[in-house]
Amino acid sequence: MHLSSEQIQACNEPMLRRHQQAFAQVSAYLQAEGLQPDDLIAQIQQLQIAIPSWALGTGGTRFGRFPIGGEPRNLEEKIEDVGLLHALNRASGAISLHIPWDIPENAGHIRSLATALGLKFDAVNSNTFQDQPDQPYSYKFGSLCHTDAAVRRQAIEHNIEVIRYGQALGSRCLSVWLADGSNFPGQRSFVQAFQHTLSSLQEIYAALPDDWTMLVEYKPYEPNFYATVIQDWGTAFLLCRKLGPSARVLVDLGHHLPNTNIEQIVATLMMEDMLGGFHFNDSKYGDDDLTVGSIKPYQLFLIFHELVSGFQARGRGVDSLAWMIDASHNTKDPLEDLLQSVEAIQLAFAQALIIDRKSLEEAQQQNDVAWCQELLQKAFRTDLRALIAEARLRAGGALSPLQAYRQLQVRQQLIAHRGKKAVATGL
Ligand SMILES: [Mn+2]
Repeated sequence: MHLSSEQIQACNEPMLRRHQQAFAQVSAYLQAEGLQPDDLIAQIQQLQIAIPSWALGTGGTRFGRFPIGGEPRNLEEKIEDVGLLHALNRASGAISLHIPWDIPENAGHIRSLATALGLKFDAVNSNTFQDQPDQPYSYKFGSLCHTDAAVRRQAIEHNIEVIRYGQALGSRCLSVWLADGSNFPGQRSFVQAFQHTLSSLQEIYAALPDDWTMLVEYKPYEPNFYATVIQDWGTAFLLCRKLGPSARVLVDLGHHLPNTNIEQIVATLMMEDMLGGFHFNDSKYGDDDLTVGSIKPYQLFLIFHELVSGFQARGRGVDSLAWMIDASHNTKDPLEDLLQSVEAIQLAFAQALIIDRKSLEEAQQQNDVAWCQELLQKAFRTDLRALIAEARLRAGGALSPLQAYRQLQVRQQLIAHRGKKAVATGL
């Protein structure tokens, strides 16, 4: 299925007048604040969020799964789905693949399919958190950290194979997330598990092409409930430092214990030039994988505040990081959820861009606590939805991607074409 620009324009038509009024209003406000709407729009348009191939189907919990129908049955159909999202929002111009769920059998064909839809290949993700039917050794007791060198070898070779697949597609980044850890005190030596992980990662790092980045993701618990080998940003940071300049820390928002100050972690990683990318999602209790911005939009804004500060301090742009969504959709249509996620990220970014940083710095220097809060919240409480919509409109997207998605009956057509019982690979 493909959405034409005529179809999207037809959806925009009845909304155009109201949008123009709203945009004129927000433009006037921004200009009065000394900001240039066109500059902001250009920056918003640069931010492209990669859609993970595993998030296009209905997610499940350990209790059950309730498929929505019309899910992509193969990699070609996953690319087709990301193409639909990108046609609607013009901000999902990349796909992040998970190996072995999405092995590109014919890389040339897959690459040309993606290019035709304006998509690039973002980070490729290895998987040593589950056993594949044909593998000789089990990851039940870990992969890169395993006590048995043969298991570690198998996991190292898998990661190198993932790099090769990524190279064939034009990706330049490997994401490594390990489920490795222990369920009970005394089960493993912390030191030995770390050292095995480090030496395994060093072998993978040695196979990394020169222009590639290795992203190391951390998580405090789950699926192991006593200890995770790469449990926090400090451990990921330490591993990256030992690996070399092409290794960076990946921050998955859900991979923190409740109330962790993630924006402070982001600021520190930016300061040390060790932040590599994001996995966006939101959570109330644990790694809930909910739609980013649905529970804690202020936290998301504060994270973007630190990102924008870091970019300005280092003279970098948004393309210096890997931006990905890592969410699971148990009750929503995955594509609707992803449209909401991208919009939430764009909004937080836009709000962070309009912070009066000069005044904030002055207020910080003077320890004017109340005014610091005032300046941040002024930006956060500014309604920039019309600015985001204008950025989409100018790029040929939909004024309201979610409404257009429904109006064009995308899910119904996908079900008609792929069937009610189609299940996405990997789920
Ligand atoms: Mn993740």
